[in-house]
Amino acid sequence: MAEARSAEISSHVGAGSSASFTRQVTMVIREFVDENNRKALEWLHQDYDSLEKQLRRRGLDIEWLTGRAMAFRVAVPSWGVGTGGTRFARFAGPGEPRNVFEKLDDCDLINKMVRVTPGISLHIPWDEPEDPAALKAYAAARGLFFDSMNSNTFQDQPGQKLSYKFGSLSHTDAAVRAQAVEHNVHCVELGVKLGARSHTVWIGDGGNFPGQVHFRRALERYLESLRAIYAALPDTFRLFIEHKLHEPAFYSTVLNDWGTSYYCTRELGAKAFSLVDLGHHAPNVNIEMIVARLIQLGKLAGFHFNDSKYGDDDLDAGSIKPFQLFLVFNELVDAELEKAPGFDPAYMLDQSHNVTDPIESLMTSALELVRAYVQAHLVDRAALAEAQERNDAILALQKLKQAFTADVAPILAMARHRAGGAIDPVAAYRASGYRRRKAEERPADAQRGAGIV
Ligand code: RM4
Ligand code: MN
Ligand code: MN
Repeated sequence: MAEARSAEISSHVGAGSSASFTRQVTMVIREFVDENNRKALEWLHQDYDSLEKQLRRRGLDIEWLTGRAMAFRVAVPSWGVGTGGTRFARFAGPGEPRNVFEKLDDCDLINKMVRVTPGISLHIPWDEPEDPAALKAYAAARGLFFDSMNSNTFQDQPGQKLSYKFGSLSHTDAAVRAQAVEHNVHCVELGVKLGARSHTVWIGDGGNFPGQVHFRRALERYLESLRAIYAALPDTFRLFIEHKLHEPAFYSTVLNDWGTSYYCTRELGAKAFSLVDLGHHAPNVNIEMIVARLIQLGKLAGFHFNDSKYGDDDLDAGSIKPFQLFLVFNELVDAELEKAPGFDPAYMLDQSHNVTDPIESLMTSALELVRAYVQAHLVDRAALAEAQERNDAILALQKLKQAFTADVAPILAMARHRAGGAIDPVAAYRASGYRRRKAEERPADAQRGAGIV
């Protein structure tokens, strides 16, 4: 039924791949997943059984943990399926998606392999659809949906009346601010048509030199613009604002840190929340503590997950600082298990894949998040609380390390297998030849920019 629907839709929108091709791709993926799983299944059962015994000794039920792994969800960024670049260059990869429908095809493949990524974040105008209803139906036919919308006032678009060179929502010129507000309102309206649930605003506004921007006036103007966007939100929609310490402005940014972000969301109202992008903080900042603060204050929007060594590097989640990722999830799971009031974070990836196949990076990153999520469930919270009460620092750390060092791979693989995904997603993907076929179907176009560049 879903396939018939997807066939009908893909011929309706004329999105490049013919109906039979779409069906064929789905079947080929299925076959490769099955074949990959058949080979790995026996060992997986052995590993799973032995982990089951180990965890039972620690009073943990492996089936509960596998259920948690299956319940986890993280949205994939539409801009992440194209190859990213730096401010120096972009080295395109083969078979990059050429339009939003092809981006959805790649997101579909990712979700079929890992089974935790049915949500998609869209970036407007990079993914502006001509026919929102057709795009929504195209996604739904593949079991996908739109999670958060993202506006873009950090670039000028062809034909745009006023420039964002010196800012957007906080610009000194009211006409530029109005243009930026209008774009955001358009994103919200589009989001409503697409069935999205939130709108995320990140601005590039700020200054490169001392004296360039009047700090207090700029924040006031930003807030005034946000109020206009907030007023356009339907009741069911949430507004996420994303702070960032630096870049593209190198001396000061208008929404620079979580405290300022929290203040703004408080000023705006109950539908406004602060989004944490893991790459948007000063080096060595205790991000897990910021997360705990925002949870406590009832203003945590959710995340843009990625990893970094120096700044907003947008590297794959869990690739550089896995312990930090675990500690972030430790706070999240703690709040989830405690049923902290209003706790409903949106998990999203926001990465730039410059040297890897974006599909492989997104699959692996999603899995790293499930890993941290499951590991955080292993923490013996009663023992940790007791150690904290007694000021037993070593024991408290041990409780966290015990969870972090546990190899939960069999749980993650079993969860994927049970949900119909691949036991080894990267191997199944490579064996499927998907990228090779896409390279033939989507010939390179020198003009094309895929996302951040
Ligand atoms: C920014 C920020 C935004 C993302 C852009 C592409 O640094 O993280 O979330 O939309 O990059
Ligand atoms: Mn981000
Ligand atoms: Mn960023």
